[in-house]
Amino acid sequence: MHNGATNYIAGKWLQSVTNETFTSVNPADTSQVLGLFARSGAADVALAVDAANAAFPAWRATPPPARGKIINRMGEILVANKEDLARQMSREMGKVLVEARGDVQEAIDMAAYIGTFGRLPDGYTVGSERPEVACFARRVPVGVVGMLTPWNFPVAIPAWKMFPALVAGNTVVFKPSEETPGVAVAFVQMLAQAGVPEGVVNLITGLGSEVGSALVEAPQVAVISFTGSTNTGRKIMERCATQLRRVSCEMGGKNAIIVLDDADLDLAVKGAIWSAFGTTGQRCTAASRLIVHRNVRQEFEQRLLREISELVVGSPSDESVDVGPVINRRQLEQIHSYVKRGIESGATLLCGGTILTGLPHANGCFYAPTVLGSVDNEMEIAQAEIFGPVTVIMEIEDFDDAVRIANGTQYGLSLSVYTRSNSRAFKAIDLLDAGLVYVNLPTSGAEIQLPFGGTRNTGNGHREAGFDAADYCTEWKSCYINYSESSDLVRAQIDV
Ligand code: UN1
Repeated sequence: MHNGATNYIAGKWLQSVTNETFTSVNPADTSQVLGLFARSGAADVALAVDAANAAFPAWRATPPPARGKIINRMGEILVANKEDLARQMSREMGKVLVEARGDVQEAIDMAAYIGTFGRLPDGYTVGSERPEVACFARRVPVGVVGMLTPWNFPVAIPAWKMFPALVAGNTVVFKPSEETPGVAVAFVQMLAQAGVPEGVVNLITGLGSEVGSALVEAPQVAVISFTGSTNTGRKIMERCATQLRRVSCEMGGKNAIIVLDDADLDLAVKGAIWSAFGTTGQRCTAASRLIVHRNVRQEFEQRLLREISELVVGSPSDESVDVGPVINRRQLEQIHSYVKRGIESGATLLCGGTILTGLPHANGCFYAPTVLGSVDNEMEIAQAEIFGPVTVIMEIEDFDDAVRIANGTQYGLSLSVYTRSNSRAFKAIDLLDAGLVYVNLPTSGAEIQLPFGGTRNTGNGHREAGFDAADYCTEWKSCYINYSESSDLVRAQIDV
């Protein structure tokens, strides 16, 4: 069992070598300390990587259906613990309960889906150009996978990364965000209960600058999988490049909803509210830009503001609350400074724009749902990933204008268009430069059976989830077998 401020290494909960700790607090009431966790260092990472490396040969040799079965069992354990884990998550990172349940559900779906991959084809056979030569190609695991995960989906994202890696035969060193160590400990306890053998998954808690950094540098790590900001991702990629280490990065977004003049405005408003303020805007898929045709802009804006005025901001454990806190005070200040600079640069504050300080918000990190109008694409507020309950309205003239503005940031994660026209919908699918494109749906709401990830500075070409979820942590091995019993050398491309 987890016992105080410990890491999970080779199947045991161990005190960190550093013997230092850090606390996890409730963002809805920062006076509430939820737990004490190991503030680990490079020596702890080295132990975990050694353990993962030592466990790799036996795990790779375990039949894939047996590995898949463990992941399916993990899914069952998540089902049994869904409510408790959701409540713990809600306390630790502030997501409202209904969304916290969704986060756990995403991991349950992933377990059910990926568990079956243990019995699916792991490659293909093809004919050889040489007689009596058999050819097949199959995926093989790369070894130790180092995982750096964010706090905003503290169960779903580790599941996206871990389940495919494990079913494919890799071992794992898991470094969760310092904001959500408690949920990570619970997740790893469940993996152990599901039957993941000792050393196959190892957990190291601590700070990104200490543990994350050491993991990126650890010699025996075969691939790093990171989800977080584009700035951090860039640094990780640079350091992986110098070591010729594989790396999969899932980074920032500046997602947009386009509302054309033939859109169902009620549906578009609901989609905008969910995308902009769901998870308090702290999703990489959050819509922080609403690009609205000038013919419907006023009407859309009025309906949107009316709906926002009904949103209840407060403690995420209260079922009547729509919008919970943001993750911490630093983030709260940062969100507010983006909004202030937006107003200074000429945007109009349509609602919100304040840190909520009175009761019941006094002890937490609460920001009022905020909309800025009269925004043009060059403003910082239209370009930077804010990661808070803030969105902007940008008025456009026509379809081409909408596409140009939607594509006009460094990011390419999730773009959505609301229209009743098939022609515009399919043209938008062709022209929008993003890994996820939605028609008449919000920018949030990706399902695990499709690839998840973004273009341009959102990613580095990898995708999570979907049929190829193990791409990032497997290699192709192409095999050729001569069964001819002839002593003749038959050269490919030459003797055939
Ligand atoms: C993230 O915000 O990091 O589509 C992941 C969605 C979720 C996943 C979000 N299914 O918003």
